[in-house]
Amino acid sequence: MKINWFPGHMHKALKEIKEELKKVDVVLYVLDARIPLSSLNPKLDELAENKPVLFILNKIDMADEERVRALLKNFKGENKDFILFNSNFSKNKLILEKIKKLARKKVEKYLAKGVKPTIRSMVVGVPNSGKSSLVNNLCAKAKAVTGNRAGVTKSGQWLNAGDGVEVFDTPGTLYPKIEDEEVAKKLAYVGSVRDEVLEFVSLADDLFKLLIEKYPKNIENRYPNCKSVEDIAKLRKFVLSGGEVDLERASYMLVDDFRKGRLGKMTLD
Ligand SMILES: Nc1nc2c(ncn2[C@@H]2O[C@H](COP(=O)(O)OP(=O)(O)O)[C@@H](O)[C@H]2O)c(=O)[nH]1
Ligand SMILES: [Mg+2]
Repeated sequence: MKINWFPGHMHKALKEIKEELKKVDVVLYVLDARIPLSSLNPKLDELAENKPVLFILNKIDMADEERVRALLKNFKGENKDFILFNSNFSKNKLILEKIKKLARKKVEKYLAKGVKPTIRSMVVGVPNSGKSSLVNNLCAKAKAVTGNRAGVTKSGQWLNAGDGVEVFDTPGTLYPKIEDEEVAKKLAYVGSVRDEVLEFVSLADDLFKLLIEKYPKNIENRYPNCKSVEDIAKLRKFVLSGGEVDLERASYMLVDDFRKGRLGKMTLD
């Protein structure tokens, strides 16, 4: 399936993010743990300009942890680190510790002068990866750091995450390499591409083939003896008024089951 999806505002958004990242000490890059490599923008290095990056492997509750760890082997180093995370449940303390470790140069410099440092960070990632959920998780009790009247919400402010760490309140949307059709499809499976531009029968057909190859047991558990989306339609007795199988309904169901994690924990690279 060809996904015709190229947001017109992408270049402008990239420029804006680059500007905003200049004010930041540590970049918090949210990756969907079900598609870690596909949700990564290959131009990150250029954007982040050698700033430390903490990769947040979000939605780990729906992902194959072992596979994620294998894929992320090289995502640890001087200037980068990663953490497996569930923005709806995990404790923000784990992230705050890693942020401070990554910003240690600044921390040490300030402490040597007897000044308590403030570490600034900003969340970026593909649509639907959980950026807003992460900001909420980090700043659960957040008040805007810069002066602001109660009840008035303005964007472009720093929120206090505690422990000397501040988070920019507006996450940045970073699109990955969507010219690559395989990448675009994986983004579509997890719901990072607008559904209006998708053709679900074809998408579900591709998803089914991939899942049966990578995670046959998960498919067998949920859809016993099914070798295609058509078999799923038959199994669930999805029939149209003329007696034909309702392939469209089965296609929506398969994609939705995958997106909601009903097929079990899986990671598609
Ligand atoms: N299961 C699960 N769902 C999550 C997690 N983080 C976010 N979500 C859900 O993913 C959807 C998109 O999250 P949102 O924060 O709006 O993503 P954004 O578009 O990147 O800002 C919402 O339905 C969230 O509840 C997570 O760690 N695990
Ligand atoms: Mg959001």
